[in-house]
Amino acid sequence: MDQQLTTSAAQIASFLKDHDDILCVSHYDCDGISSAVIVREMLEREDKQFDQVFLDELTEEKLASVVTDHDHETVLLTDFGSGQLPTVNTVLDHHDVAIIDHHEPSEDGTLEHHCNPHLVGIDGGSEISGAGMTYVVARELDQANIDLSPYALIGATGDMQRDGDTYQGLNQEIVEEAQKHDHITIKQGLKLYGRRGRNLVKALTYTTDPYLSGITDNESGAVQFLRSIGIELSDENGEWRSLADLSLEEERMIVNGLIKKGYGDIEQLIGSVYILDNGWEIREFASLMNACGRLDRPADGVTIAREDDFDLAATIKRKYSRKIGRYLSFVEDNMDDTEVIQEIGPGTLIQADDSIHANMIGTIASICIRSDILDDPIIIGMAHKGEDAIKISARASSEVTETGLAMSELMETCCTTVGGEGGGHERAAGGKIPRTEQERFIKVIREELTESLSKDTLTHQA
Ligand SMILES: [Mn+2]
Repeated sequence: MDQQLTTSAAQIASFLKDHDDILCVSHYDCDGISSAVIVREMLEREDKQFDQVFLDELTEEKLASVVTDHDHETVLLTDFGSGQLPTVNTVLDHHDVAIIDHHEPSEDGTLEHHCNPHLVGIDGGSEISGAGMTYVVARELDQANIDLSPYALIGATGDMQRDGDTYQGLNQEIVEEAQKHDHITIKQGLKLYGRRGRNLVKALTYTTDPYLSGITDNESGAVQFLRSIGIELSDENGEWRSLADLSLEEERMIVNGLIKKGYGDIEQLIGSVYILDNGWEIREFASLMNACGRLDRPADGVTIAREDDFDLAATIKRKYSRKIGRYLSFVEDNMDDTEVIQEIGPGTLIQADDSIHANMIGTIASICIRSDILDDPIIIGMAHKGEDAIKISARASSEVTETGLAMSELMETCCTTVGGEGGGHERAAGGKIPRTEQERFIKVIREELTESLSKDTLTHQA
């Protein structure tokens, strides 16, 4: 592994050895939760006193509030902080602080204990996640922490660093390390939720990625589907069968059945599955961690990971698939309401206000871009966040990014123009603007999109 990176990780490891009574603050998404699992395990193994909290974003207000609530001299931030150095330095002026992150560092401000791949010339966007960086620190702290390697990959998967079936750069090095030490097994198979422990019907109804309309969150739909393709739901003893009980041939029957019904493409459904010690597939586990965050229950994610709590996992998945179902109905029911669903250049804007939770607007936009619910190459979702802000999520298909238009730049430009902030990745980005600027933002993004590309360019591309 990169020498400069391990040196930087070793510095954080010795910082942690030298400090006790630590407040650990992590981002609430899948990557942040995975980093928190690693933090928790590594600090417990060092017999450290600590508290662990999660935030959906690192603002001055929210950071100040958690440090007031939890009185610690030392603060460890994971999966955020690098991009908010001025905030961190202002609020944590009287604390000893360490940051382990993979987001692009702020241009203004520095911090002594700062572990970030960008600082040593490694791309934190595609090669390693926040959990991955935390894992590198954990391994420097103690080689025995290699057993935490799967969480680095769960975090990377949650941050969409798994490119189809493969990882790249440092993530791939971690895959090899995890495999070598028997912490993951890689095989070919069907990629659905609930590889172990759950019956087939549940595996289908809890699958949200891809979202199987008519099957996800629809038990009778799932039963009907399985029967229609000739899959036995129970074995000769009358016990429910799970995905793990299926023969390869039966897995293929399910895949073909789903494709015939028009769900997703084959790559989404079958390929390399990375199986964890507890029998879960990495991608489904990542989607579960993501669900915990979106439901504002990140600590439950840590519990599920540490205790293999399948019942809690099932509860989260049930609640999450129901919530998605409700929000998608909102979109479908308002298709003709031009206030809610607006055409903006080659894309569609969903103005959800309070009808879709800000935590979920990105998920809904992602599902819409991958399905035919809204048949457009760009989806912009907007939802109220807190008292006076609007959360924005932008998603684009690959035909859009191939024209050179990146959602990260679109969000940055349009949000900053109206006094907000934005950024992210090529195909998935987001931002936040003041509530008062809603109309102006829509005007700005409409102009920006119409200028950048017309529907014709896209049709010709495709
Ligand atoms: Mn991350």
